[in-house]
Amino acid sequence: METVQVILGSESDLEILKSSDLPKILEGLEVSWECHVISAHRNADDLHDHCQQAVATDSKIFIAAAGMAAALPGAIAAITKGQVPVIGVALESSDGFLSGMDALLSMVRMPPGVPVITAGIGKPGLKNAALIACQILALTSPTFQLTFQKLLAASGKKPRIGIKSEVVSQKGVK
Ligand code: AIR
Repeated sequence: METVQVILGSESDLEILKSSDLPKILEGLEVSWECHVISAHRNADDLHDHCQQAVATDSKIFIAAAGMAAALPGAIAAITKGQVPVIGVALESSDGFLSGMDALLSMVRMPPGVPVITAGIGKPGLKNAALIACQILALTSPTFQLTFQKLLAASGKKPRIGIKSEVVSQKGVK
């Protein structure tokens, strides 16, 4: 199975990654993943080389987490030319200003044609980014799909029967 690339904008983002559910989820499901610290603003050339190499080998999903003016997910989407999904997570900066809204807005308004999946802010965003990566992996691997379904069932996330959506659509027909 391919490797999930997790890229952080700074070493100062490592602590929140470690204390989030992301490592637990990926490791619990035996997903191959690696984490690199490469700033879109401070290490633009390294980011370019790393992403091109990663896509050319075995990385087909990127999770990019950064704070402040978080160009990272957008830069990765640009470098990889839309070939692979890029999941962005906005982090709160250590100075506390703007509570992660700065990073969120930096990644949520990508220009049309350069998509980034914005998973949210902080730890919940990192957890959801890991789950989205697993959903994508499950699309192409029936074996992994089974393992992933077991994890969802164990965590109580059983699929809901669509009674509510039926009612909504009946109302809509009137
Ligand atoms: N950052 C680093 N390069 C570009 C950006 N947006 C982000 C990091 C971190 C914040 O800036 O992701 O959340 C502060 O980085 P540092 O290295 O000064 O602690």
